[in-house]
Amino acid sequence: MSRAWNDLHAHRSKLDGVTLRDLVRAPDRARDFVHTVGDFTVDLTRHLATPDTLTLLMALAREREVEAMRDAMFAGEPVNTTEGRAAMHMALRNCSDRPMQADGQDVMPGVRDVLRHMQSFCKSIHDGSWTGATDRRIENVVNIGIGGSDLGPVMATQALRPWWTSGIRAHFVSNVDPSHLADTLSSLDPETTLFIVASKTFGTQETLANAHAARRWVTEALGSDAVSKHFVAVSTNADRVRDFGIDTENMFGFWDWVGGRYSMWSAIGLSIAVAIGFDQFEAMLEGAYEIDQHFRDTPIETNIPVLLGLLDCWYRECWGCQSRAVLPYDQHLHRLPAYLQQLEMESNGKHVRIDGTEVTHGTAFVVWGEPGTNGQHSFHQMLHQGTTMVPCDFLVAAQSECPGSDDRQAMLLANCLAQSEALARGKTLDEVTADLAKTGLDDEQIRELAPHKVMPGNRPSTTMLYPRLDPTQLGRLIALYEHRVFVQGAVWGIDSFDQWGVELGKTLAGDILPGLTGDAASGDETTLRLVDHLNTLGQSRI
Ligand code: G6Q
Repeated sequence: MSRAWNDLHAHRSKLDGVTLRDLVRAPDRARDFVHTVGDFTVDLTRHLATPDTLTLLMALAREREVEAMRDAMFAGEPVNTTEGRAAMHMALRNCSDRPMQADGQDVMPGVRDVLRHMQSFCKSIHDGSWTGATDRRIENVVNIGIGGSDLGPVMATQALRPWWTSGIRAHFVSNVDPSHLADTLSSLDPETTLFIVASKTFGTQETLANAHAARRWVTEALGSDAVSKHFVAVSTNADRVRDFGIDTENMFGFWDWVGGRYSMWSAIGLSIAVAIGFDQFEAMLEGAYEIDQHFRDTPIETNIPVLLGLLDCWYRECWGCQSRAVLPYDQHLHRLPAYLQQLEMESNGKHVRIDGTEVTHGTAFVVWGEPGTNGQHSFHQMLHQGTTMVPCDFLVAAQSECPGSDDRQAMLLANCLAQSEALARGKTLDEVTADLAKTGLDDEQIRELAPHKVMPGNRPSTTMLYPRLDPTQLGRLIALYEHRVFVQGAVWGIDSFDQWGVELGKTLAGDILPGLTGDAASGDETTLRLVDHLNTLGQSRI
C-alpha cells in the first residue's frame, strides 16, 4: 500500500468516536467544506472528514498524479489507453475561441460545424420548414439509441421538461424488447413523427433492430420514399448510415474521441436540442464549460470534482462502503440515477489498472437512487438504520419550475434537508428513552421499544443546491459528475474510458440467438436447456 493510503488508513482509525454532530459544529466548517461555482453550491460539511483528512486526501491526489492526468486529458492525449483514444468531450462544450486538440489536431472547427448543422435542423423542425412526407409538421421526435446514445439524452430531456418547445414532444426507445417501440408508437402518427437513430457505431444490434422496425412502421403507412423525411442519423459511421437508407446530408457526425457515456454534449444530444431548443442546448453546454474551467484551473484543495472524487475513494477504501445513493429531490431528475449508473459503473467498474495489473482497492460504487421524497417511503429505512453505510448525494433546486406549486416546494426542501440531518445526527438511546418517557409508556415497554428507535447517525452525505434546475445548472451538474468519476479513476489507476466488460455478453447473445429463431444455439448446458424451455413455451417466435 502506498504511503498516502497508509497515512489515510492510520488517520481513519483516529476518527473512531468522532461524530458528524461534532464535526458540523466545528468553527470554520463551512469555510473548509462548502464550495461554489457561480450559484451552484456543494456542501460537504456532512462528511466524515476533518481538515486533516482533506490534507491527506490532497497528498493522495498528488501521489496519484491526478493533476497531471487531468492535464493530459485536457491536452487531448490518448488517456483511453486500451482503445488508443483521447477523451475530449470537453471540446464539445468549449465555449471559448481556444483551440482544443485530440491526437494533435484542433477539433474545434469540426465541433462548430456540427453545432451549426444541429442549430439549422432544430430551427427547421420548430419553424415547420422541415415537414414529413405528407407535408405535415413534425410533432414527435423519437430517439432510437441505447446506452450512451440514450441515457444522457433521456435524462437531460426529462430534467428540462419545463423548457420543452411547444408543439414538439420527445420520446426515447432503447430496449430491443419489442414493447418499448410498440408502446411508444401506439400514440404517434407516422405523418408527424421523426426518428433520430443515434448510434456512434451504427452497428449496435438493439438500435438497428428498433430502427428497422420503425422504418417498417413509416414505410407501411407512407411508402418507402418517406424515409428521408422521417429519419435522421447521429453517428461516426457514414457508410453504415447510408446502408440503412438515410441520406448522409441528414447525418450529424461526431468522433471517436467522444465516449458513448460522455456524448450527450455532441450530436447525440440532438433530441435534447430539438426538445428544448438550440439556445437552451447551448446554455447547457455553457454550464458544463464553466465546470471544465473550474476543474482545469482551480487548485485541488478547492476543486469540487477533485474533492468529490477523493471523498468517494476515501469511503470506498477506508470505510468499506460499496454503494452510493443519488437522491435528487426533483422529479424531473428521475432518470439521473440511471444515467449515473452508467457514467460511474461503466467507467470505473474495472479490476485491472491501466498497466494491466490487478487493482488492490475496491473500484466503482454501486450507484443507485430514486427521487425524494418517494425514496423516504421505501429504502430510506435502510439508509438510516441498516447495517451498511451508504454515502448519499442530495440534490435540490430552491425554486420549483412548476407554477402554482403552493407550499409543496417548501415541503420538498424541508424533507431533503431533514434526511441529510437525520442521517448525520441519528438518535441516541438516551434521546429515544427520553422521548418515549414523555408518551406515558412504562419502563419495561420503553426498554423493549427503545433499541428499535435508535438511529446510529454518522452517515455521510453531500448536498448540492442551486436556484433552479435550468439548462445551465444541469450542464454544471453533469460535468461535475463526469470529472468526479475521472478523479476516482485516476486515483485507482484505471482506464475510465473503455468498457471491455460488456463485450462477452454481446458475443454470447449472438451465439444463442439462432437457437431462438429456428436454428441451433451454442452455449453451456444451462443456456441450452433454457433455450429449449423458452422454445417449448413459444416465447421466441415472432
Ligand atoms: C458507452 C458505451 C455504450 C454505448 C452503447 C451504444 O460509453 O460505449 O453504452 O454508448 O453501446 O453504442 P452505439 O452508440 O455505438 O450504438
